[in-house]
Amino acid sequence: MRVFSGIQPTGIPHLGNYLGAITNWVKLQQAHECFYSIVDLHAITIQQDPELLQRNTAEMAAALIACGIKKENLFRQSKVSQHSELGWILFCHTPVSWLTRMHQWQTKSQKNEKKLGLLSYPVLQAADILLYKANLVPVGEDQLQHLNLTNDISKSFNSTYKPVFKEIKGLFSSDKSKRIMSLRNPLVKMSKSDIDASRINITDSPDLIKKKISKSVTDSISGISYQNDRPGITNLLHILMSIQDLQSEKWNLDLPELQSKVEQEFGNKSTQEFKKIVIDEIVQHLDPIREKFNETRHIVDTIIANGENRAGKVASSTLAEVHDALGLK
Ligand code: AQP
Repeated sequence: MRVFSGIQPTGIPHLGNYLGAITNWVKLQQAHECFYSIVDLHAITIQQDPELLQRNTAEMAAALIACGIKKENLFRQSKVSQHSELGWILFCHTPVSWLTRMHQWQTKSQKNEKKLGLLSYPVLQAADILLYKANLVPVGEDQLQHLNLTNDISKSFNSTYKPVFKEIKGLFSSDKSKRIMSLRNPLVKMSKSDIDASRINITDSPDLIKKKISKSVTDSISGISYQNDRPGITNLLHILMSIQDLQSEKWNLDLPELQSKVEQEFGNKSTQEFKKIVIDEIVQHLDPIREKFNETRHIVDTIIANGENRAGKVASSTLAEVHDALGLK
């Protein structure tokens, strides 16, 4: 199977990116042909400082490699020009009304200037995926609407011209990790564009992790339990369980069993004691990733060039089929 996914170089990946998407990217490499893109053209839908964008891109590559992504599977979107070319072709094909109903447009256009790039970026995202004729797209739950849009665009293109594109399927992490929430407001997702205290970056130092988790918003109910009406505690439990499940699947249980296991292990702990357990688990898990990141961060430009050649070959073959279908011969 072919796998495609992308991440914006808008900062170091956080635990949401890591548990919601990157850990699946790593696993899929064992049995599938994978293409993972640092989607720098998506990042510029919000104005970026050029020097910072360059640094964030290099750091994103180093962070992904530190998490276990093979360097040959990695490439920068802007270095494979077929993404923009297919993007334009699909822009010509996509009704504006399909884009104005996207939740991300509705949220982001309230906080940013309403530019064409911001409105149309799910179409570029469709081009990213369709260029590789990917079958599987491992993403967090926030991307579901964009994946459905990709299928709508590809079906409409195939029926208007020729059947060039394949149907794609989203691959989501477990219910616990598909949507990791902000540490400052557990009702909104953890995001790179939110304040630093709201997220754990995968390269945060042990001290910083301790500070952020200790100050995370929870509630005043005593003891620890797994309940819908405790979003802050539930989010910390999700982080803890998702990390532990990477080794043992010990939390892969039905809801009633999960609730009773949480009760058994943490029921009589205070919030402070529980947060200490969460801190220790995160620190232990992220330690080797931070070390590898520090070793790799200065040499990434040269090591992802191969990935760009590999991606370019597949992308140009699909684009040739698209040109053929359109009569652009
Ligand atoms: N909180 C999350 N929980 C689970 N998965 C998540 N993803 C993002 N946030 C969470 C998934 O990570 C992949 C990369 O997404 P991205 O580059 O769009 O990351 P982001 O953190 O959402 O980025 P920004 O810059 O903060 O953008 P905004 O603020 O617009 O969301 C995707 O698979 C995503 O689903």
